[in-house]
Amino acid sequence: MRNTSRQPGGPVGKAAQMRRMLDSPEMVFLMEAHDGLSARIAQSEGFDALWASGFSISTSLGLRDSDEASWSQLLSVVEYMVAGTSVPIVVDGDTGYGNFNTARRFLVSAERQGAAGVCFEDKVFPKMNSFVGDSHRLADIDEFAAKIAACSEARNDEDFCIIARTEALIAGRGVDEALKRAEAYRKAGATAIFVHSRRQVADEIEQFAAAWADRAPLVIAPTTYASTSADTFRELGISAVIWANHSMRAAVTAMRDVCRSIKASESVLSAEAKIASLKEIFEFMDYAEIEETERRLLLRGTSAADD
Ligand code: SPV
Ligand code: MG
Repeated sequence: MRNTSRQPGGPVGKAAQMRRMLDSPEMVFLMEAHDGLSARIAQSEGFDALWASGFSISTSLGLRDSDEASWSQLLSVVEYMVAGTSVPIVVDGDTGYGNFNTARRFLVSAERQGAAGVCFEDKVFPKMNSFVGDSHRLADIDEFAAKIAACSEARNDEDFCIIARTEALIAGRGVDEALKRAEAYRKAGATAIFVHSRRQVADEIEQFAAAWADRAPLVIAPTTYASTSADTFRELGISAVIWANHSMRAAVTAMRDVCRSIKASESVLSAEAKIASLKEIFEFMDYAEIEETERRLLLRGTSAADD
């Protein structure tokens, strides 16, 4: 059965929403999330789409971003993110965990779980986080293009987004190699191209975007070139910006601070002013709904018995 997004007049599914955002001339921001709570917070703060970051999910599991978490472990986290939100979620599928077959198995599972798209990068399994070390081995270009083609065939809904990410710049292979790869992946059926750079300035991204000339939507993650403005990205014709790991990193700082403060003072009093109150959490998670529903259903039960 195909996604509701394809039914004329029916509700627009999350895959179609994500695809429209990628295709639209307006730039969209995907906020990183790594569990149900961070996903809910990002949505409630107004983000229209989320990035289920492999780096952040791995870190929150106490694992390293080098495929230490299995793909089913990653998707088990995504399940909570999908369940707790209504905005589209793009899942970071790393290299696709092997060949075309494991990649399409991952894609089909992510789609079934309610994600709006997946992203695969052209490195070899097991990958290493793009900011760590210099040994980033690129996949064979034809093999990766075949992986994208296999995923394109395997999805149930043709709006389900397949974001092909080239790591050519991360591997130090230059803008021409990145362009060659991006074009091969576009032809293989990628919905959008994610071009990743770890330079402190956006020069490579600027060169890439100018030469790419809008052949397909472009996605970036300005983690290291953070001082470049969103308006500059708009001028470059970027479709989507991923804020890739910032909630996870904020959580690390906040958790470390509160542990230090409680350890040093042997009291939780000093921490209180800096942390969410219990009331805030109960409100955010809508605990009142449980009581309201219980009351409503119990009342209905009583009146039914009286009839
Ligand atoms: C992630 O968030 O897991 C990414 C983006 O792949 S990055 O860490 O910037 O490589
Ligand atoms: Mg990743």
